[in-house]
Amino acid sequence: MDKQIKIKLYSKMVLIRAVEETIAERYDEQKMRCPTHLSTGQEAVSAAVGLALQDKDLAVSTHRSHGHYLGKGGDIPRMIAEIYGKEGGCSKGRGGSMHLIDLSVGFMGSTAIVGNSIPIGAGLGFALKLDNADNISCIFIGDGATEEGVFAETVNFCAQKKLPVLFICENNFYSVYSPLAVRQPKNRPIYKMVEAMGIKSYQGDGNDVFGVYKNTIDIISSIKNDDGPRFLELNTYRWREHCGPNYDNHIGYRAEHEFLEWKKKDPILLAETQLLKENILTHKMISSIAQIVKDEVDEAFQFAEDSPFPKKEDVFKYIYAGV
Ligand SMILES: Cc1ncc(C[n+]2csc(CCOP(=O)(O)OP(=O)(O)O)c2C)c(N)n1
Ligand SMILES: [Mg+2]
Repeated sequence: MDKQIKIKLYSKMVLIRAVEETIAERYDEQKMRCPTHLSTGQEAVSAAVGLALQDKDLAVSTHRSHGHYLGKGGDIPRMIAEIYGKEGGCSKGRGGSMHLIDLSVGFMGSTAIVGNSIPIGAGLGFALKLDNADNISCIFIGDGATEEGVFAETVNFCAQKKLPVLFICENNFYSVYSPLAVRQPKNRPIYKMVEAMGIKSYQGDGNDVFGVYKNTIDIISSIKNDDGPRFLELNTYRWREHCGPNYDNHIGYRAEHEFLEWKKKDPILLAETQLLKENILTHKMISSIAQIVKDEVDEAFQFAEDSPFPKKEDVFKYIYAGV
């Protein structure tokens, strides 16, 4: 894999981590008044899939969408302003963290209702197919969304119509406080279920950014060869609480040792170790990437602070299109 690509993947993960950790740090200031679902620990999927997709490819996402939005090339200041509820936000401050949209980079929207964006992503794929377009629609979901009825309906529709749709399922093994083991049958991996429904499916290590990138590139090229939809399940782990800035291992739904095991597989640390070993990165380069990212994040928060709130009389202005 090209060195530049490896550095880009690493830098994007560092950026996503810095953005979300800064949200966590500053959340108590009470200036971000919407719920936020952080993806700390899961950055490899966003960075890798985001880079594998082209600008003209489309994507939809979920309540945990910051990484997906940034990976797809979404604007950092406009995302932070959105979380601040400001007019300068990517959804003009009307949506908040769970409703990010940036049509200019093909990020068609994220929604808070679990499974809600799945048929929208399929509809986008259907439109692309009807237009004979050369791009694809990517649907980011969590493991929990595969339990929604609309998931089965949409998988069936995509398979039947051979739509250019890529399902990326971030399996972080939890839906809020419920582990996968109490929600789905034993020994029936999600990707196997989807395979049985008629879509070629794969499973991979969601913390290995280089592996995810390579697999996604290959899978996208087979979709583009008109070979129909694909499903990729990527195992990963969310570090912080389901919703909010804190750690919550003490409340009892998951064990501290499980979290610590996953922390050892920190996708950023894994990539950094590999790139240092391969002499692609030096410690000096790592520090300068961290500094560049910090400056970008600081600027984004400043932009959000400086941006005005929407005017009262404009509350219903964008009610239909959201843009
Ligand atoms: C239809 C619906 N049911 C329940 C909820 C409450 N809820 C919000 S996020 C979530 C968990 C979703 O889990 P998963 O899809 O695995 O995503 P993760 O949070 O792990 O990223 C639930 C149940 C909701 N928003 N929508
Ligand atoms: Mg989950």
